[in-house]
Amino acid sequence: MTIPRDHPRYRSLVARESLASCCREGIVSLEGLAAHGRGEAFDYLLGERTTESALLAERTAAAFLLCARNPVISVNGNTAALAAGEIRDLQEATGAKVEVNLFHRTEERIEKIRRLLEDNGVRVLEGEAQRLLALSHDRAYCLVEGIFSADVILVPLEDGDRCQVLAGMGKTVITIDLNPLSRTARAATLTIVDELTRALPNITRFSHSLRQEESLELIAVHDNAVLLKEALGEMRRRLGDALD
Ligand code: PTJ
Repeated sequence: MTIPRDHPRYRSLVARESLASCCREGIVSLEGLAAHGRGEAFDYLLGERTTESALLAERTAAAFLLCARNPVISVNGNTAALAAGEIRDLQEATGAKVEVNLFHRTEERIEKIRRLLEDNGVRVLEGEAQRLLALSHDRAYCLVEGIFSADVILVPLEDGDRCQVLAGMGKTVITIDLNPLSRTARAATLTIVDELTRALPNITRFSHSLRQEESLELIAVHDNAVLLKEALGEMRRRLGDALD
């Protein structure tokens, strides 16, 4: 289907089309389509734009990644379908490793996602995944030299259980999640309440410009509870305006 460029919902329709076609190819799970719909609903409440507090979270994410010893970006089906090029740019800017890690894990899906990422210039970590995290589902599988030994890990569109386990292992967990009420948003060290394809280029841009002292300062003062409150406040303000 050709989506007309002048359609008022062009960006949203292109994202849906890309997810639907990646779902047909077996890259995105059916559950991933449902997860995207939930994200869209929260994005409506945000006004489909990056708020001031999200921008601060994105700067802070860049700071954490730049100061990390072993930063890792964990990529699932939705992230690969929506933002393979943006992941490549962030990897180039920060030197982070990229590991494919799935909730609905099959070797076939992992292979397809790896191929999509590599076709877009991402260097994907290789190796034999092992059951290393204290989780009863397949997100327990990860690579020793990747997620398991990472000190800072970016997990966009994450599920709450793994986020809690990773944080419990003492890792800095950064997530991108449009739902500020989700368990992931609450368990992460830093939550970016913004849409994935808006958030990633901002983190990349900040990664190119932040200096060491600024990064250390951002890390020292960051407060996830305040960022979440501001995101919810923004949604409440917009709802209030609509009701007036
Ligand atoms: O590819 P897999 O098998 O690893 O599965 C991936 C999904 C996304 C299905 C899996 O991780 C999952 O079930 O995630 P959840 O628990 O539904 O959480 C996804 C969160 O991401 C939800 O809170 C959504 O609101 C949010 N979200 C969805 N799309 C976007 C988003 N946040 C930012 N940008 C988006 N485009």
